[in-house]
Amino acid sequence: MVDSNSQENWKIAMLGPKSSGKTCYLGSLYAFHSDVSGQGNSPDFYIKANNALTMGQLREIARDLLATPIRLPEATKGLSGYEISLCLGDTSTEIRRPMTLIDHRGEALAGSDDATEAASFDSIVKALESSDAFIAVVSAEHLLIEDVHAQAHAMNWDRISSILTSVSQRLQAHDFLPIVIAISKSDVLTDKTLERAQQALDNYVAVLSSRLPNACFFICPISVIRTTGTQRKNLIFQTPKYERNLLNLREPFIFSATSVVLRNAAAIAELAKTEDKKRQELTTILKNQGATSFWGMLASIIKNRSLTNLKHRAGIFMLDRSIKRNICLSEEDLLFAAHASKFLGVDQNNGVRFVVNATETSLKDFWAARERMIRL
Ligand SMILES: Nc1nc2c(ncn2[C@@H]2O[C@H](COP(=O)(O)OP(=O)(O)OP(=O)(O)O)[C@@H](O)[C@H]2O)c(=O)[nH]1
Ligand SMILES: [Mg+2]
Repeated sequence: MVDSNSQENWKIAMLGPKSSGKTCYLGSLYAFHSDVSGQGNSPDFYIKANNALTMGQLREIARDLLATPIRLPEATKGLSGYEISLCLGDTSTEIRRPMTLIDHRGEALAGSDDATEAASFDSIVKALESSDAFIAVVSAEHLLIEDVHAQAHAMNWDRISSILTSVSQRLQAHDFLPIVIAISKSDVLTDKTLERAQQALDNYVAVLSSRLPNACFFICPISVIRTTGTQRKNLIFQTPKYERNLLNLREPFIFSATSVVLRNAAAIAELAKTEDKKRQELTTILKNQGATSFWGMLASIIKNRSLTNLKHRAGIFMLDRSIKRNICLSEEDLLFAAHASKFLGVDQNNGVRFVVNATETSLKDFWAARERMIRL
């Protein structure tokens, strides 16, 4: 279950129907960006489990995915909260951001006629709603379903939209909602079907985005495996063979984490305008950096890159009552954001797009505009 005591942790929730690939994706993130494979951490981005329970759970999924032949996870039961840290830099200048990655039983989005099960599904959805950022998983296979009703049904799109709408409507005026739309199983798309799938997705995102003016959508094709070989032999259907095919493993998490820095900086700046105590805490942090705003501070960090003396974790904590979200920001988080943006492939050609107010826009411009809004 999710550890509700970890107030410092941000929550990033996966949101997707059953078998859409949520667990394979989280497991692959751990498999290929932690030291579980025994090959050591990648030098500039890696994941650490923050407790033994999470380590055990993620290792099991990761080892299956790393095995030959690949073994796939079973359907997720209930809600799983993985306590991890996203780490940037190398061991001498490591920047760590603790967070809870939330996976859930996809069936919970489909609802149930059984009262007990429906209640348990509702409690899963409730727990997801206090998250800081969402990764909505839409399977590429579903985007290719011809019948639009069957398609929306398979995607559990009504449920996903209603969860995101409910969260977005409760946010305060200075806030925004970061949403990743992860197109899972992108490996199934061919040159012929890619455009059709994209068109279908764009329609869903356009409608939702026009309804949620405070949301931004980071649209990102993802894949972790692909099917190979024949599926039929001597009239007997065989289990498909899989091989690894990694696309955009880290981008959704880096985007989510960086967005949370921006949200929390805005929330704290807003509060500092009205509360003396917070203003004092804030002034202390700013003084340490000799800067006049959060983003001035970011700029100074980026310029001088003297990371080693910023290891201590001065932090600010508060509760956003609107969605019962814990707001937490430490100096290290600002460093995290400064470093993280270079990992985002928005300017590279890996299929990532960014949409605000139903319009495709530049992530850089969006960030710059949000930063300008944070003035003390
Ligand atoms: N082609 C392809 N298939 C995938 C990929 N990822 C997952 N799958 C397939 O999708 C199945 C379901 O993946 P899971 O990760 O268990 O799905 P889930 O969303 O966690 O499902 P629930 O736990 O039931 O909610 C896997 O067993 C694979 O067969 C991918 O990247 N490409
Ligand atoms: Mg699962």
